[in-house]
Amino acid sequence: MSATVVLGAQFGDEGKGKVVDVLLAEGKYTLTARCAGGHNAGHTLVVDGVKYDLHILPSGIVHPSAINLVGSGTVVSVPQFFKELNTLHEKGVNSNGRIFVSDRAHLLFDLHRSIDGLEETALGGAKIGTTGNGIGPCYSDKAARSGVRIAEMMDKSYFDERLRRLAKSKKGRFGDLLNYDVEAEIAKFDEYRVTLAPFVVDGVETICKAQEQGQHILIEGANALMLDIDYGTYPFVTSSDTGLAGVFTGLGGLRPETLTTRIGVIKAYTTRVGSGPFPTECFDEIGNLLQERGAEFGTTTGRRRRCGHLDMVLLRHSHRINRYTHLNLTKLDVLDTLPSLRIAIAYRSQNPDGSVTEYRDRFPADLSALDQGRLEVVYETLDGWREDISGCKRWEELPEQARRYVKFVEKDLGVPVQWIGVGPGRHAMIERK
Ligand code: 2SA
Ligand code: GDP
Ligand code: MG
Repeated sequence: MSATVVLGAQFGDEGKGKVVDVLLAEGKYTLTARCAGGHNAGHTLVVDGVKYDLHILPSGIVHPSAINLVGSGTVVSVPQFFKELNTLHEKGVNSNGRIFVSDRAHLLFDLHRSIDGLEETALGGAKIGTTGNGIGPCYSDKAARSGVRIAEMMDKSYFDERLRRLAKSKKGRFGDLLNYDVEAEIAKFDEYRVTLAPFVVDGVETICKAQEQGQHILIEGANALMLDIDYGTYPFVTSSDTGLAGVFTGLGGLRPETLTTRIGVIKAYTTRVGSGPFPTECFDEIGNLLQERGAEFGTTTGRRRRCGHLDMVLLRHSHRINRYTHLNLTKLDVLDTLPSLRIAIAYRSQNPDGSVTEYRDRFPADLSALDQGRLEVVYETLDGWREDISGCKRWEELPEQARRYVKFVEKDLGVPVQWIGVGPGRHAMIERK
């Protein structure tokens, strides 16, 4: 019995869905679980030329034998849950008896989506750049103890009263700006109460039973460490625990000693969607090249992702929090045409008194240290390989310069790079034995 977690090491979209899919193909894991986040996450898989975009459903759903759990720490939009299942059915995926949702997960209402929009508008130029899906407002209600969980949805009179009370308090706060019809949402839940019931389980029991039976569990992280509510670039973060801690808050029942494999997924460069600091961001032709060659558009919103160089300062911070045991370096093929490659190894930030603070292992909590006028990023430059590596199947087939780039990351973090992504498809992944 063991558990493995796949965690995003940067700002998200590192390619977590793909490594989950590759691991499931090994046949060892029988249960795949999502622990945190909601349908803000977007995981793209390309299997036999067919593209699957998943948001709230675990990527294991695409694998015919995997059982899937949407865990207790997630926030669930019921219409989105069914929408994704329907899209999968249209693509020929049979999910019968393979997808479950924890009764402790919180319900994400249309109300939350409306409030997400209002809060972003109110922030104006300081907006977070959320996905607009209501994730923050839903987690806020959870923390304020006014949210509604899936378990509570099953008792109509209790549910209706809770939702009406929630809507009333929001109306009090936002007044006429809030365009929300609580009775219409209640009517939709009269239907969901019936249609969702077969999918609802006690998430704690599901995890405990699976481990008692000796099953191996694969946990799929959503978003990434730099978007973590505590350790990311707050306030430009999402509202959940996206790091290792989120596995335990979001999947209660999991035996901590079994979580021995913690895979950090690192994109070979850096991307970010939404606002917030990005020390190695490229505003020049390299940024455009990464964006175009990497097809860097949001899976959920279609937004253009900001692109920049690989950043070891950020990754060292990420490793300090998540303590990766293995790494998956993805999208190495996107760098194929670049003559040289820059990797950030330190930041130097000028303080108001004129002194300079150097950051190497430590990532500043005070984001003003990263302001463009104050920050100097120290880079190391490596040679590019300038050849197409998308057909490489083995480590030895990679050009020497590409291997040097991989080894640089490995040595810096002291963690082996076990998998290297050289293309979007399931088979475009080199595994080092
Ligand atoms: P939210 O909606 O409250 O979670 O937004 C808060 C911040 O978190 C960022 N965020 C993401 N960043 C990268 N990828 C995400 N998923 C989608 C994808 C994004 C998309 O896979 O491409 O389609 O745009 C994701 N979800 C949240 C968000 O940009 C805010 O900075
Ligand atoms: P996730 O949120 O971490 O699961 O990542 P996303 O699915 O949002 O974004 C990663 C994108 O990169 C997807 O479109 C993948 O199909 C694609 N991808 C994953 N690995 C590789 C790779 O090694 N090379 C290339 N070129 N694309 C990849
Ligand atoms: Mg994504």
